[in-house]
Amino acid sequence: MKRIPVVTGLPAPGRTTVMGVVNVTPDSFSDGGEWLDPDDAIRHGHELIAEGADLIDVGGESTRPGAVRPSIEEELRRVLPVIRELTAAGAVVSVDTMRAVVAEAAVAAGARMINDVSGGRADPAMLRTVAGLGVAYICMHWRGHSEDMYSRAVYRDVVAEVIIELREQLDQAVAAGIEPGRLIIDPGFGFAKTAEHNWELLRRFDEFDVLGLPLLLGVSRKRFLSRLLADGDRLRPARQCDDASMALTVIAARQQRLWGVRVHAVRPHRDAIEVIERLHRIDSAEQPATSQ
Ligand code: PMM
Repeated sequence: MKRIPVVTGLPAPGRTTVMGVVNVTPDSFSDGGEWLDPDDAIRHGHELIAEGADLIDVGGESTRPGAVRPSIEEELRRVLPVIRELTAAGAVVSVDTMRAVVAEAAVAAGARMINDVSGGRADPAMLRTVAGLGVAYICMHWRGHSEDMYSRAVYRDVVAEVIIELREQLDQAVAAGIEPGRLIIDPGFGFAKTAEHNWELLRRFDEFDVLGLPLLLGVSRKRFLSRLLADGDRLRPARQCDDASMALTVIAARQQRLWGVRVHAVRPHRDAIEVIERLHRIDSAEQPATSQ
């Protein structure tokens, strides 16, 4: 029977967790500019909760290839009001940041998880800070900032190398004092990966079970889907890739260690997960009592 991983300090809905994305940025690939005004971002966060999000991931820095990093002050200005409002309304919020000072301020504002796409590699103070904050931590595979990440997309065996590098990042996280029960891993689709690398990671996603930690799937509205669904040279717009991303959610949600999905279109992903979990209940009901 599939057991849904539980992460210390986060809700355990008894099925795959749905993380709704609120990018308070002018230039994210998926939804850049739509929620740059904090009031719009807060409203969008409420909409995602109403659609069934278990957690809202608030980010103030775009990781789009070639994106210019905002100043720390600008990043704080973008995310803090949104985190404050959503947590005050009872939402569980994570902050998508690579900066320790932003992580600290976000937790003071109510965030319960740090989603660090650099997995501790962008800011030397991040892992110790997260350990001190005692919150959940998403450790994503990362090789460098977006301005030159594609030059780093060189692998002999992408799955094996991402696992080895993630293991190093995880060892550092635990050495810094983060409790293993608060860790979630993410292969980092699109980050220093070509489309081919992303497909290979998806095809062999279950190999990440070897790390023994809950897994997050972050493929929603990513460029490799826009490319797959392109009409000749015209990429499919990111917002029209939700069905494709749902197909990947459906496949991954059958995986033992899948903890959650990070998505922009919450309702369809949540609905798909409900269907899968319902089928799992039938599967497990059919198991003989002795086979547990
Ligand atoms: N992708 C983006 C931003 N943050 N966080 C995690 N953990 N995993 C991801 O794959 C990830 C992320 C970039 O995509 P967006 O523009 O849709 O936010």
